[in-house]
Amino acid sequence: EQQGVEAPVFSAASYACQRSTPQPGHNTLLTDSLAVLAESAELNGDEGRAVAFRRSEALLRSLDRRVQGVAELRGLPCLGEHSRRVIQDVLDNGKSSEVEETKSSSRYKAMKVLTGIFGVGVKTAKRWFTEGICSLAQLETSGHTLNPAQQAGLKYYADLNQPVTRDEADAISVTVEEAVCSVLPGAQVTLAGGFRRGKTSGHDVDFLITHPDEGKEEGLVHKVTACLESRGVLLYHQTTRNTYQESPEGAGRPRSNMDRFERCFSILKLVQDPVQVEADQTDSGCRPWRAVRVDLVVSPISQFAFALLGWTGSKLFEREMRRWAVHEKSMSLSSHALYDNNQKRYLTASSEEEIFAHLGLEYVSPSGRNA
Ligand code: 8DG
Ligand code: MN
Ligand code: MN
Repeated sequence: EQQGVEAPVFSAASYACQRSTPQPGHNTLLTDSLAVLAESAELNGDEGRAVAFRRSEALLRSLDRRVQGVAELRGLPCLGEHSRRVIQDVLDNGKSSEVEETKSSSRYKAMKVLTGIFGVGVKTAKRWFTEGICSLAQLETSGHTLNPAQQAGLKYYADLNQPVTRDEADAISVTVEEAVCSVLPGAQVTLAGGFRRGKTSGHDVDFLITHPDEGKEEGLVHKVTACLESRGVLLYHQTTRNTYQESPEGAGRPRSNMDRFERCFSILKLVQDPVQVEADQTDSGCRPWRAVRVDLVVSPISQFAFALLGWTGSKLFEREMRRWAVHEKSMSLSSHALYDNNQKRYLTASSEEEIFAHLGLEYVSPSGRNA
């Protein structure tokens, strides 16, 4: 065994939900590199490869100190051959040639621009790229008919691609809380998503809404959007009603990780602080507001703990929790419920802590869920 100058070997559990993963972690050079490869795989529609890179990225982010050499990673789970090669390259050369090539490829650049449009997914972007569309200008002159979401996405492209700051998220919270409480007194609004995990910026602001009297929350999304509209701050919205009652997941496992809550994907107008506007005037033109993506989700109180856990993320953390549930506990976890396949019954919970306990997992606080 080599001893002495070498740092000790790391150890880590294999599921991300068994670990605490902070943001940004101590190995950003490595995790940023792996994130590019994960993103590139996502943009290629290669889910398996994307998840493998995301798992490697999350594992490295969970380490409590900087990695000095690959020898310290011996025996760690989640790191495949490909990831280890990339890590080696970054440790030796300060960067990975594969990552550099990926970032400069016309396909990656075009797919990032096109999927950066709200309402445009990988499939659509791929089709456009195949037709030679690589930029917003080319898309605009292509004659393609865009759906309402994509039209809004194009219209507010610059704003929506500028990260939302924590201060902006707080300002949006005030607007949303005012609207919610004016249409349903006693309703509770909880900030979810990346901001709940302590991230300092995000691509949108996620809110989970409930009411202590079950049933009172029904139809709330429509009332809230009507209120926001009357106040002139609703730039775009697409509402989906709750479909959980009609076909509950039952004994089977959820068909997809899309849940069935009443929800609204929206774009809100955030009126900015006059001082801030002065400072930003050069890049944001002269308008005293900016567009911000906001997700509103309404949950009945009886499902709230599951909804909160599901909408706090990260996406990988959620995915890992569901994988743990199925493979290690024979349970099915969704944003609505937890079903025990052995006992053939639902396990109720009124807090996230109880859900972790049902799953035999140590509790991980939101700030540790940045997998
Ligand atoms: P970001 O916005 O700062 O980029 O990060 P985020 O807050 O972690 O990502 P998000 O895309 O806003 O998603 C927040 C959580 O919401 C994520 O863990 C997954 C969860 N979620 C569901 N259902 C759905 C769904 O149908 N669509 C999306 N986009 N997210 C969903 O539980
Ligand atoms: Mn979010
Ligand atoms: Mn969201």
